[in-house]
Amino acid sequence: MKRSAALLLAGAVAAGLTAAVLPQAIATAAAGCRVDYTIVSQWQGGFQGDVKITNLGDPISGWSLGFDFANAGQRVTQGWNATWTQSGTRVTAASYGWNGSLATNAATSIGFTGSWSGANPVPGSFSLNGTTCTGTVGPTTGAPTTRPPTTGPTTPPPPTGTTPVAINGQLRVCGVNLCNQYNRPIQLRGMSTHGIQWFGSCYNNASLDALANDWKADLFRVSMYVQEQGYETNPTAFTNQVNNLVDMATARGLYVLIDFHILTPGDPNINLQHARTFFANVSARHANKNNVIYEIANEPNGVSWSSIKSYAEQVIPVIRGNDPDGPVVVGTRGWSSLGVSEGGNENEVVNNPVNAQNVMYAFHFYAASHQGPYRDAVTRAASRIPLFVTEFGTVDYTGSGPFDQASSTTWLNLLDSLKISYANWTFSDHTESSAALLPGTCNGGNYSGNGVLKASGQFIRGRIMTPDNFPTS
Ligand code: IDC
Repeated sequence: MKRSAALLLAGAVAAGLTAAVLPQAIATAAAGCRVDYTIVSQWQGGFQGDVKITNLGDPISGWSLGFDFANAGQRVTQGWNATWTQSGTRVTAASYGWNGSLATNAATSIGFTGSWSGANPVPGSFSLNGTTCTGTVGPTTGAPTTRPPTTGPTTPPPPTGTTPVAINGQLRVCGVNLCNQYNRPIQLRGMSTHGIQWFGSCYNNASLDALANDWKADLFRVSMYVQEQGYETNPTAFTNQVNNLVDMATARGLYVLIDFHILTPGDPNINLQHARTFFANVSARHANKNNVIYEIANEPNGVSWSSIKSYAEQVIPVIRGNDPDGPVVVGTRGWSSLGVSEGGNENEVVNNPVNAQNVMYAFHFYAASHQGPYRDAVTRAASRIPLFVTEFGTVDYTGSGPFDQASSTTWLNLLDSLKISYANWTFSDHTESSAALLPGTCNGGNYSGNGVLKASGQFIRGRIMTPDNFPTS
């Protein structure tokens, strides 16, 4: 399309834009999606974009695609195969009746011509029925000119190593899942430390070797309490301790969750300055690694979701400033119960997600205490938002009491079926029943085999060591 034609159309379409309506039947939210956005041609003041939408989730019977332009000087002037609207930088394309139904893995293409000024028209924040999409954007840079269509994304070569990180590479959130470098959903299974201010001696070369080689874990969560003799007492020393543990996990090809373990007080905003300082340091230190996941608030409690969201939106930019591609996990209301433990449910997050990309939401449970209603919330939420079980216990919520094998089994079967990643509390030799190791283990040099484990530890090791079967194409 020539520039003059696009401009002629702009006025007519602008009237239509305000009156546009969403399709009648957005029956279900997409549970995963991919958008491939191509600038077919670009000229002074105008461009043409093609958008291929692939539904990676359950079948849908109507869709609404959203994305953001880089600035409000970029406008859709004429679109096809969808009802296009724009408000500020946000563009929405709603399906017609004839192209609204998308089976799982089905794709459809839509397109438009647009006007632009100031910056190149680089779009972002793609979502389908509210679910964040992965995808590609290209080409978008260079002097205004006519450009050929792009081809698809390049697929990474097959892995050469055998560790979880060697196989999966840099992770990213795709729809409601955590995806590997081949854009395939994966589940990470691993262990959480106890508070590193108390059990630091449990984390050494021998114990990390056991976790990687004997347990065949994928994930190591480093729990740095902020209060209770934690970070606030010596920020430099705790930051160094976390950095060392990240390096040790990295050397073994494990993914690492850096857990900013707020608990009491429950409002993360009280620790906001500590969080910004801490995450500025660790995200700079590990920016070039591909195995780091940032968990910015362990268990908010007694605080609204909107306050947690506000905290997240102040901490995430600090991380992104150094490490743009590291996934971030945000704690949820009621001790990371998606609000359930404080009388709420997942809708507060579904309807008001954190305004950032590559974000997941934490869910925690203690199997003897949290059952039916908690599983129901996870089951419902799993098709709407990306979940990560960054902490769970096989016992009651105090970290003690009998090991509940039946409930733990039901929970882990559910997480496996949904490909939700998890870390068990704790890889330590505390006397409490949730601690995997027998008391005194950390005084010796052997951390392998069932002989050093309590009942819960034996059960969890048996679950974690089964083959991952990570997809590699
Ligand atoms: C518990 C530890 C316990 C320690 C206590 C201190 O198991 O040894 O004395 O913290 O606060 C959580 C928290 C986690 C708790 C755990 C068990 O994230 O810090 O650890 N739990 O109570 N949420 C639910 C349970």
